Amino acid sequence: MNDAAGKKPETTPADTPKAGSGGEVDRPAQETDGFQLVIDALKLNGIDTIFGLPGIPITDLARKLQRAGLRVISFRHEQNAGHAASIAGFMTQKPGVCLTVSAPGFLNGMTALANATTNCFPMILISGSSEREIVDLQQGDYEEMDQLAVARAHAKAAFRVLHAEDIGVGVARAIRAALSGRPGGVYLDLPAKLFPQTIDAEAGRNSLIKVVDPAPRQIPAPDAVQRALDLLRGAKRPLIILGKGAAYAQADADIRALVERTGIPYLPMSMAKGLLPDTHEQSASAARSYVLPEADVVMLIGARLNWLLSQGKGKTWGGKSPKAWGGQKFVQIDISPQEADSNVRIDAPVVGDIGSCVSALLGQLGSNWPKPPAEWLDAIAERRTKNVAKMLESLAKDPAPMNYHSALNVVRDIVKANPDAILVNEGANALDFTRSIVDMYKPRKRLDVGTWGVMGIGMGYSIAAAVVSGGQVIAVEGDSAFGFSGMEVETICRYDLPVCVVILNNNGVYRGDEANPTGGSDPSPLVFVKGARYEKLMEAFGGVGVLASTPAELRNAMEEAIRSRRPTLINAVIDEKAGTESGRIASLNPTAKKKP
Ligand code: OXT
Ligand code: ADP
Ligand code: MG
Repeated sequence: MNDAAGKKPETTPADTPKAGSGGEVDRPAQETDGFQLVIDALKLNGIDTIFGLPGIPITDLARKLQRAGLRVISFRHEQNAGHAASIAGFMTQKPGVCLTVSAPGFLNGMTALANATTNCFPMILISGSSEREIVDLQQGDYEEMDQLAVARAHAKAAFRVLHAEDIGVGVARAIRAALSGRPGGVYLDLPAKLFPQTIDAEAGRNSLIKVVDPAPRQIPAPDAVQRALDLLRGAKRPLIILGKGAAYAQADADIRALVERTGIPYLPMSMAKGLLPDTHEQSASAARSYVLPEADVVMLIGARLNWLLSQGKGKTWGGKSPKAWGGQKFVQIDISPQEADSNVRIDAPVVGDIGSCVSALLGQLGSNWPKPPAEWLDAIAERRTKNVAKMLESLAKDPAPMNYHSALNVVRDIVKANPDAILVNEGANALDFTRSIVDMYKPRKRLDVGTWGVMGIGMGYSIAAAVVSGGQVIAVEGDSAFGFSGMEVETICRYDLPVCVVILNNNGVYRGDEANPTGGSDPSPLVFVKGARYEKLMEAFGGVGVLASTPAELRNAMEEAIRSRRPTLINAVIDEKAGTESGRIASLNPTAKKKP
């Protein structure tokens, strides 16, 4: 494949400086080109940051985007850039944009695009691509691949733009598809030949579209709202489950008002933690395994009855067998009408955007909503008190070497003292223990592996969180999880981001003590180099690296990282026998080794 100019790679006629639009493009003043139209279309729609990795055929696009005033965050691997874009979309309700080269770069970005779609995050993956004529005849172009066909299977939508005059429409369609209805990942294919195409400047300007109302409100039907309220009012043991859709919706005050005015206990899914502070007296987090089977009416707000909620049935819900219905009635608030009944019967679907739905519920609630029966609230309080006491007992211990509890007790205190910090979290035990031990106090401050349980989001999410918020990020990482995106510590240092990475290092996947059963010299597939010095990776790029073997060392290092805002990596050494296989989801892995 030729680069954008269609001749020699990396330079194009459109690259030679000229007066006019930024003084860098050699084309008559009355003309514009594909590069400029892409930039103008993105800017017109408020896109101010691009996450990506340059190379043929988008090197010049990346340069020109920066020259045009957009922030271009350049990564070491496209998957991390893609994850960054997707979480920026979740945090801002604007599609996060990732820019990649063709075939391999595109495929590297695809994991993130598919993950964005699965998690309902708005994202646009823009990839340069090879010449259609050569690709379609399979004649062996540079990085040849039918990217559009590949993307279609895993994206919410996929578009290709062949003519400069269609760039405005292509970008507009991508934005609308990413944001409207259930958000998701969109692929935009921009062949190399598009960029140097020139058209009349005025025609170009007129071809651009500023998308009006890209995520239109969807007002729920009043009778659907009434049906839901009637069901809830009659409940003896009601429960609200808040999911990451509720966090995404940014209807924080109304959601809190709904929970508090109804007095119904609520359970936050992992990325909905902090929507109300985890210390809220109505939180049922610490009584999860009690409330799910005992509840009689459950209202889901932006949460799907997928594997994380045992598909709404089975033993988790009090069903008599693994697939049996537990008898609960469900209200489901979701923007996707097709979500209802996907696993169990939804008795009261409320279809609309969460902001509009919750406000409609509040509007029709009336002033004398009956609080849930005291027996229900008391029973939950009793379980919660017991579990919290049990947790505090574990947190108070100070074993040597550290275990997850003693290390995370420090993180818990640090997050409490810095409630605006964003917590990124991945791993298995490192994920599960952090979720239950570290309380969150504000909405959208916890970002994790989400619907797919995917490893590798760590540094991409951290970079985006720091870039988007301008604030402190704390990434709690399993040592295996960190390895998927670890090279991005260079990116963190390069952009001097206030990211404090804490690796809970137990020398392996789940545990570090497994041996090769044959007695051979190869290690077990689950273990890593013992005593690895991950902190030196951060030092290699000018950041701060700390080896922490005790809670006091970990605390000092985290406090200093937050005080200095310097890129910091703390290698927190954990007992290699502390974890369990698959963490809290061992039931999904029937052959998992039991904790000895
Ligand atoms: O009610 P009970 O008694 O049950 O108690 C619950 C709560 O009531 C209580 N609790 C509390 N008590 C007191 N106080 C408070 N505040 C409190 N809050 C809660 O605690 C318990 C637990 O509560 P929780 O967490 O709410 O409930 P539970 O039952 O766990 O919830 C169920 C789930 C399903 C919702 C929850 O478990 C969940 O969200 N799980 C997500 C799991 C997940 O996604 N895991 C990641 C994937 S695992 C695996 O796939 C890994 N891989 C393979 C791989 C992947 N994933 N991706 C790719 C690209 N390649 C490969 C790999 C390689 S993990 C992994 C690496 C692992 O190694 P690492 O080194 O990184 O990590 P380590 O394990 O640390 O070594
Ligand atoms: P969790 O993993 O936290 O349970 P899920 O990702 O399973 O959350 O569910 C999120 C749900 O929220 C999806 O079904 C999605 O359609 C829905 N959703 C996302 N944004 C909105 C919104 N603005 N309004 C209504 N529903 C939304
Ligand atoms: Mg580990």
